[in-house]
Amino acid sequence: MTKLTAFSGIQPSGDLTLGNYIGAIRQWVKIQYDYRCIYCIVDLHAITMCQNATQLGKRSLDVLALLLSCGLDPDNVIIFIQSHVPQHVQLSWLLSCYSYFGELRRMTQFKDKSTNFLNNSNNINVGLFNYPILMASDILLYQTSLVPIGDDQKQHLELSRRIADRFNSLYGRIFTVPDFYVPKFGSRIMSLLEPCKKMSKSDFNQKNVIFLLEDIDSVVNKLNCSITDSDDPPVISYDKINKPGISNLLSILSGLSEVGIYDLELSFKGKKYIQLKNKIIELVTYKLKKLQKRYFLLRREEDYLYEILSRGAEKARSEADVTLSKVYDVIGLLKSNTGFKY
Ligand code: AQP
Repeated sequence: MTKLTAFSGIQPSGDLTLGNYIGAIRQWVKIQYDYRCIYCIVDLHAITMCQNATQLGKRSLDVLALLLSCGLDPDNVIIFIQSHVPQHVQLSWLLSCYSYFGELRRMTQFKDKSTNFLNNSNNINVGLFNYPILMASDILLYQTSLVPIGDDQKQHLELSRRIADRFNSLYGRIFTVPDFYVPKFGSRIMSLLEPCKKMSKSDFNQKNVIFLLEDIDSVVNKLNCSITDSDDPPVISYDKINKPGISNLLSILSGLSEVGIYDLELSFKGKKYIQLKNKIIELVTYKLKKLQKRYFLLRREEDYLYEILSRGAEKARSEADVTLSKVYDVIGLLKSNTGFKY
């Protein structure tokens, strides 16, 4: 039986975090043999925020090595760099002619990033606004059925579905309308010191974030300092409004242990916050030590990493061509008489 296609992307916009792992990469690994998986390192998305030119390319290789260290099997999944497959940008222009200013203006990530004066005050660029259309193109090019994402990307995914539906209703079934998969727990890991804010790789306050390649002593220190609350006696229960710090710690533990929140609440009944933190420290350090060991071996193998990327991009380009060609056809663009090469 042919497998359905799953697609997802990750930005090389900084060092990857525990949030990226629990919310996205963990799912990518889990589904890699059940779906035909296509994973993209979305460097063109990353430049919607200022990036250091000497770091950006290197970071794409870092991300690839990290994805492999987390357990992705490069002989089974397609992994490539977004800028190596120009069809993404081509489709993005076409779809932008089928997307509305009003719907893009409602995207909360645009509002957050364009009003986050610390990070991006001088760079509220049009790419930041158009980002969801490029994301729709990433997904729709491959006739994707499933997109595993963290909770913060849900609104963008809903927009991709709307664009696909709109296009299909005009021209017939050109795109598969994708479903998304957001994990029940751990889909939005919050900052350690400000648990009402998402854990993000570009956070100015590094104490908010656990990085996957971070020194283990520093990880332990950050987790020990993470915010809890002053309830007396301490209560370990999931309540995002009244106990955001504890809820976040439970989400982290649930994401890493794959034990549901309800069962965790039961097993930590009557226990102290330090016991919860110690359990998380045990799991996080175990996971990170293993991952980092693999990473530092793999990262040295640049020829191998480039080979994976070139194999991935070649496959992606030929699949993307099929969809793009159909789109050119139905829109009515004149093809060159030497075939569909643009
Ligand atoms: N804190 C998080 N909790 C759960 N999932 C998360 N993801 C990101 N942060 C969390 C998920 O990781 C995937 C890749 O995300 P991305 O790096 O492409 O973009 P992002 O969501 O904008 O991540 P950051 O860390 O916040 O990046 P910056 O700081 O550069 O904007 C996505 O599926 C995302 O949901």
